[in-house]
Amino acid sequence: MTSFPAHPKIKHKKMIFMFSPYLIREDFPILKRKINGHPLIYFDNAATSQKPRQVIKAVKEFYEKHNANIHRAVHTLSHEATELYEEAHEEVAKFINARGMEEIVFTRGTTEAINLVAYSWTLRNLKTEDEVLLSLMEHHSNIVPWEILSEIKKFKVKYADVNGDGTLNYEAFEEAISRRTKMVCITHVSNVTGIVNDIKRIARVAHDYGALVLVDGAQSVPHMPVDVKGLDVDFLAFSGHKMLAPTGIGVLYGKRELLEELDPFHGGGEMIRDVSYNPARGRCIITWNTLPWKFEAGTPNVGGGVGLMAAIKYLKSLGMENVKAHEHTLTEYALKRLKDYPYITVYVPEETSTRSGIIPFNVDDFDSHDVALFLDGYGIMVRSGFHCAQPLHQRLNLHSSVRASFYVYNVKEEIDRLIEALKEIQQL
Ligand code: C6P
Repeated sequence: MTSFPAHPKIKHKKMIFMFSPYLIREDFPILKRKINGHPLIYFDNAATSQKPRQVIKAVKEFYEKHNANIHRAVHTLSHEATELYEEAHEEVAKFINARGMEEIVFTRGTTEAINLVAYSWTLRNLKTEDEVLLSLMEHHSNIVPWEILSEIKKFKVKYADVNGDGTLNYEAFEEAISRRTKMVCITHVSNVTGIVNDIKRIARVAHDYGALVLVDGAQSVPHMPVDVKGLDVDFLAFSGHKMLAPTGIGVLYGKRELLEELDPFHGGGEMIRDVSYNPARGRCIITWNTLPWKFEAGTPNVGGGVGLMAAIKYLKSLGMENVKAHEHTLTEYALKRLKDYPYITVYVPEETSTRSGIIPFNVDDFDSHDVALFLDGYGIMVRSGFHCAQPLHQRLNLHSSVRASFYVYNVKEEIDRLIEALKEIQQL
């Protein structure tokens, strides 16, 4: 098979809008590639997504026409770049229903956003008797910063258990939380199982105990509508590169009043309003810039911000409910097909209503990396290993897993190709 069938609605493109992955595929130049003689099938979307023409064009145009540093010079280019960069913040704010640009800090990605909160908030606020509550399904980005800081500040890091099927154990979570818990840090969607946590419920419980809630939205914001006000989260971290934007740009959302109180993470240019040398004290007196710039030290990734804005506009044009529904359809289809092969073990519950488009599995007698390499021979890109979530693999008694993860441009025919390839591996 060299190409996928055209969707019947293509003919009516101008007349009706219908979410069509076949049409969407046309926007992604990389999907025209062949790998090892086969059409590229990209199932590693949880690691990073591919980029549509619209995003590539926006970034190219920025560098060809508007490139300059922001908030510094009075010339035309600087003015244009500043406008675009600020507009990108506004676009993100609207996308997640934040109150405005002042609640949106651009970072390098989810990892940096979590580290920002961990360092800025912990160093100032946590004492020895305090606790931070995580879960066993966290990505290393939401474990390691807390463990590092607990060594310095001597607070306790606790982990809520997950059940054998990978879902969060809500009873264990409610047992682990107490008045000592000052922050709950939890992923919205597991990057290994695709299980969606009930963040509204978690935030309600956390707030009842007076704790703040930091949500790792790396695997949710790209795939479903996320409303920070509706969920009532205090902080939300996510990465642009997993939602069609370039690498090196990400977001920390924080409630305005909390960001106001937080100390800056990095110091440098842009994040200050005034630095004046006081000869009597022999030191500089510093006042911070307004939000969100107080947290964006140094020259920011302006081109990345422009790319993120284009990516969000693209996703909005598809409709996030449609994105979610499409991935749900693909996941149900894949799970149904995988069931027919007893030598393939899938590590997610059958019930799919609280799942996103991620499927972890193993093939009997094969190491996950060998399966991924075999699939690569057929042009199929999946991830193998423990996906930066080693404690979860430990908890599920898994050495490692193969992971197929879907996005807007994937189609059922690609899942059929995956199944065909997995049938071949069994014959080895
Ligand atoms: N997960 C994966 O293949 P960065 O690298 O900062 O953009 O995102 C880190 C991160 C944080 N939380 C979750 C839930 C994630 O899935 C990721 C990134 C990739 O699963 C790369 S390890």
